[in-house]
Amino acid sequence: MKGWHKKAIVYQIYPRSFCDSNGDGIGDLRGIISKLDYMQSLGINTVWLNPIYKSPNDDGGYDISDFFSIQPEFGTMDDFDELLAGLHQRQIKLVMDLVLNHTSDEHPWFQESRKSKDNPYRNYYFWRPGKNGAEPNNWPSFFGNNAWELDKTTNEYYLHLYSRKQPDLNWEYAPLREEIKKIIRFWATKGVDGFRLDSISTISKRIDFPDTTFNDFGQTVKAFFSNGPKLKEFIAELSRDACKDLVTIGEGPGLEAEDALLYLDEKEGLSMIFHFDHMFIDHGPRGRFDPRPWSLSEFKKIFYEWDQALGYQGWGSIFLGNHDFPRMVSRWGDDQQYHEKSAKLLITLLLSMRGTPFIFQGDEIGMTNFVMKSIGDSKDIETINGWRTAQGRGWSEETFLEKANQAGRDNARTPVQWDAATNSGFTSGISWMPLNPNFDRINVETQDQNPDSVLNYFKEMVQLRKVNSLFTEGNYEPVEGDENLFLFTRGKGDEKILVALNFTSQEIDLPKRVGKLEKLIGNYPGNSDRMRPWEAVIFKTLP
Ligand code: TEU
Ligand code: CA
Repeated sequence: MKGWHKKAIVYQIYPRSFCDSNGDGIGDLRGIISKLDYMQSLGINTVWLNPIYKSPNDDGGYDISDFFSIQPEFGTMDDFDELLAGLHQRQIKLVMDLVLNHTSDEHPWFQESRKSKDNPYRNYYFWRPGKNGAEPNNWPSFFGNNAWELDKTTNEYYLHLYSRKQPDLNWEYAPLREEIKKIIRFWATKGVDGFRLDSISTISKRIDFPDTTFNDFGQTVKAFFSNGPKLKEFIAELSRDACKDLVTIGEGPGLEAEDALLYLDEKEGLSMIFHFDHMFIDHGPRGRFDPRPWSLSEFKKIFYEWDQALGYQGWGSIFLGNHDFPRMVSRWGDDQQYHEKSAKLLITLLLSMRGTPFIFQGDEIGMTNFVMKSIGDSKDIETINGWRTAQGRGWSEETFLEKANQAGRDNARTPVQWDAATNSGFTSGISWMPLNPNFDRINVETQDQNPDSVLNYFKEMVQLRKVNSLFTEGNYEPVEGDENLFLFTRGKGDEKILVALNFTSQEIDLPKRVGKLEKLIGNYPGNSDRMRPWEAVIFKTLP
């Protein structure tokens, strides 16, 4: 059944770092099963699971070598079936993560494809001869270096927009599209409720492969990788033939608001998309390790513009962090003095915005960025390759480490902090990734016992959103005020609420014109005429 996604409150699980059941230091499916009651206690009604398929794990499982089996480190197909049943028993839907832009180079299709120019699988990928003894064009990959890799066997290059172990699939080739439909049907038959389609914005290539004319990576993604000539056609075909009753959430790096509408359609398109305009707000020309300053005004404008563009035709996905970005409280809040206040403020924003909210594991307790002491601590291909590129430009380790600690993906991937015991209750063995040392203070067990904790505030906000349809159905209007306040109303019929968020550690006045208000929820006790540091309040507006 479609349509449920508008009422979804999604909890994102990164399996490797969620909970380890067998002491090998790696989170797994039985670990997730052991936390089903916890998920239910949060009040969420949907889980998005990052990839759990068989994978050499070059890129955290986004390099799939078998779409029909479970990564042995994560468990078995029986474990999966039990997890799905356990979720459904609790009225929680499951959204799987599917990577269809590329496979692992260890996938049998690619193993065949690389063998000879006339292999039946040759066309599953993009193979091109070199140009004047070099790569076919100048496209950079997301993870540094050129996006083409020379393969000795046939002396041709294959395309990889991500790592060289992630060759891009050729959607132009109809037999490949049929294989993809089989994968979707296999999981749909098991009863999964939907898919988050990884990097779906890049599946249709400009097959003449023109050189990029931009130095700015983000512009290259927009103009050359994403939004390709057959994207609409490919998405429509997939939706018609394989995703009929499934909710689909397209991950859309490089998509602009106007393009997004082309791909959102109840029947012949995606149910929702993830855009990245706010998530790339501080990325400079060379991406995340090349930061540029950002302002709250810009940030607010992005939310407004997307809401306007999607209107009531499409539907938005609201998120402030995931497995690819720093922790939301460290990035948009103050993870030191105002840790608790700002974590609650961001939860207020997530759960009161128009669109479907996605919360990443650990953000419900305000987990923070992890400070690596050397690049050797990084487990992420993007950081490791980024460091290689940075070295080529003469950067010192200290300089790069500072950027990686601010912007890298490792930040989101440290294990979930369950309690204050050894290894935070994540594993009884040696964790695959270091724990954030603050788990003695920031953990589920401690917060569960404290009525004022971030965790309990999260649960309250979830309940508020669930009982009041204004949060899902109401329209969204920005309200003018101090530039450091994020103010907006949600309204439906005669009912209206005002969401007021102070994104600074200074006190700021609310604008005079807001009228009579009654507080519904907030992160400070009592009322104040001024917004206190990192204060978040939702008011009911009174006539
Ligand atoms: O990410 C694709 C994407 O949007 C990239 O811009 C992303 O921000 C990435 O971190 C590169 O900077 C998806 C997955 O979420 C990511 O984990 C994978 O590495 C990537 O696709 C390749 O499958
Ligand atoms: Ca394990």
